[in-house]
Amino acid sequence: MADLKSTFLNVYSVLKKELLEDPAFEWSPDSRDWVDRMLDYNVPGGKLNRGLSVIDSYKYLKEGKELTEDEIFLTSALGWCIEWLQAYFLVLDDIMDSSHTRRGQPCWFRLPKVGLIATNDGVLLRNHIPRILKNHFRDKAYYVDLLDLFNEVEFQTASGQMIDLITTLEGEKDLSKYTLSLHRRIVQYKTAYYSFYLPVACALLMAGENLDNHVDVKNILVEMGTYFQVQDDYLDCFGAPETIGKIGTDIEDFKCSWLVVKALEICNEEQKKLLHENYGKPDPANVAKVKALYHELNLQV
Ligand code: DMA
Ligand code: MG
Ligand code: MG
Ligand code: MG
Repeated sequence: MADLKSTFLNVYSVLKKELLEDPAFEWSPDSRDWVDRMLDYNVPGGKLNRGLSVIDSYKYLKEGKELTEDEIFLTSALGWCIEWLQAYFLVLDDIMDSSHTRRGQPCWFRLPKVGLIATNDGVLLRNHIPRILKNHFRDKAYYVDLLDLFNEVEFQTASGQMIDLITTLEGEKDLSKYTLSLHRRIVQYKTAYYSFYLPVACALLMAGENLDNHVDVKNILVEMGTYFQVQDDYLDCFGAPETIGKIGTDIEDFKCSWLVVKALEICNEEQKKLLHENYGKPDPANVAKVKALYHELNLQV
């Protein structure tokens, strides 16, 4: 495992080097340094579960047969495309969620020299994906399917982010619309497809499979992704920032989190009133009242 991770990280260095020498742009030392730093800050610092699971999934599809050097490189490159996609979404997500930290460091846009340049960095991260795919998969029979897959999943994720955000719009603050079915819809789109379906779908394409024949696989992975985001919602409130690498903002942001949905489901009228009065406010005193209510309702395991 440690070995697989170091091989995987070596592939990151190769891909980064190619991007920093992309012949389509006239690089200056400043621009190269910026992208170099931006990539190192935002791409490789997470758990890498999504990226590594492309390699693992492909191994299962090969029924445990040793992968060739070439297969290891290509599965790793696809894994990194997912990590790039994730970096792109997270850089923008942290701006939209007014977050403070990510992976144990300030969010990229919080760095004084970065600010809203981070939005263009998000666009750049997104643009790197088709460039990596072109560099390494152009001659493959599944190249078009790969491009199509990344486009489809990006659309699903951006649509999920859209409904995650518009449900919180000021002036429409109405907790009664926060139901388990709305929550499921949001998390299926914003998290499950890119985090759980995409790695396996990449491996399936590399193994020569047609994704239309694997709808059951997709359905199971979407269920797993939904469960994963419920955990993310739980940890936003109850996780230690030192452990999860980020400070929660869901209560302040009036998010349709699994916790508030559950709280609304089991609370009495008085508790509901307290939620309405305190949810979605930036003041730490309001946030503390919501957290106290979650404790009272035994939502902490
Ligand atoms: C994030 O949901 C989803 C995407 C597509 C980045 P979130 O805002 O709950 O994530 P986090 O808790 O990591 O900010
Ligand atoms: Mg967020
Ligand atoms: Mg978000
Ligand atoms: Mg979250």
